[in-house]
Amino acid sequence: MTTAITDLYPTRGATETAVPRQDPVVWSPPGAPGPIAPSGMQAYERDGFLAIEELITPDEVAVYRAELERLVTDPAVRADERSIVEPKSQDVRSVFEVHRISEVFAGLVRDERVVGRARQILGSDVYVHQSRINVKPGFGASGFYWHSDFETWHAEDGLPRMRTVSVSIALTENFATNGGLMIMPGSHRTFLGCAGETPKDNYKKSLQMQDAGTPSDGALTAFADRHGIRLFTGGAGSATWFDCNAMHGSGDNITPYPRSNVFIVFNSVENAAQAPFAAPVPRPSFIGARDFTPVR
Ligand code: 6CS
Ligand code: FE
Repeated sequence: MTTAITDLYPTRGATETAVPRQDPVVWSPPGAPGPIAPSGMQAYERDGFLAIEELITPDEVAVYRAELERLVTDPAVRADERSIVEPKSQDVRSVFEVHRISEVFAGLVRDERVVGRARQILGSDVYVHQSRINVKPGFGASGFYWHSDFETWHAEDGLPRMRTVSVSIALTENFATNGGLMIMPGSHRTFLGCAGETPKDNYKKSLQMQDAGTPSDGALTAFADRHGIRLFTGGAGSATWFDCNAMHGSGDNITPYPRSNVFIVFNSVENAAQAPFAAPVPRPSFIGARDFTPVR
């Protein structure tokens, strides 16, 4: 007899719904050892994010910038399905699974300053659910509309619980003007189930412009009124850690200054992907990993 998997976070039905989060934000006990100080853990738990002024040094940024440039200019990478291009300019916008195709980025994932923080927040061994480099060139690169990552990772990749954390590491300066990450502080405590079924092969469109899993104007207005909006700026090497259910987005970049980052999603090995909760089939493994080997 198969046990029905309870769906704590229903989404992509006929109507939009809001339910309280039913998972901890920080999964390790207070005072658990790791790179984040207790005050940082409290801030992360309260806000759903934690900004680090310098996670990696300027010399290290130069190494990762060079690797990003190598990848996005490699015709073989550009032709690979892991690369997503800008709809208008056809510039490379993102390359997925960089922790597998690049030894340099694989090293970043294993760095204790990175994986150590993820283990401390998630309270367990972790694996990489997704990694990507986002180039966001200047002169018109498009942003990402408001969304909760967990809503997609639950609906389309089958992550059952909110035990997942992302880190966005800036590889170029994030100014107030070049399409930086915006997060609504505290929004991670409410799960917004979105209206509208997941179209077949949704990822082919959603990674350029998300449609399914997009909150309504009314819901976003209520969230923004309640939580406010925080824009993250910082130098190259700065980083923002944020909870999988934080409502976030980023604007277009019409300045001449690219906003490039490396984005790594750590999931607890106790929260491994199951069957999608609201999609006919799982997304490809380069977007939602099916290998749950812990990062060592
Ligand atoms: O669908 C996803 O998994 C990706 N899309 C966005 C806009 N953020 C999270 C993730 O990289
Ligand atoms: Fe996102």
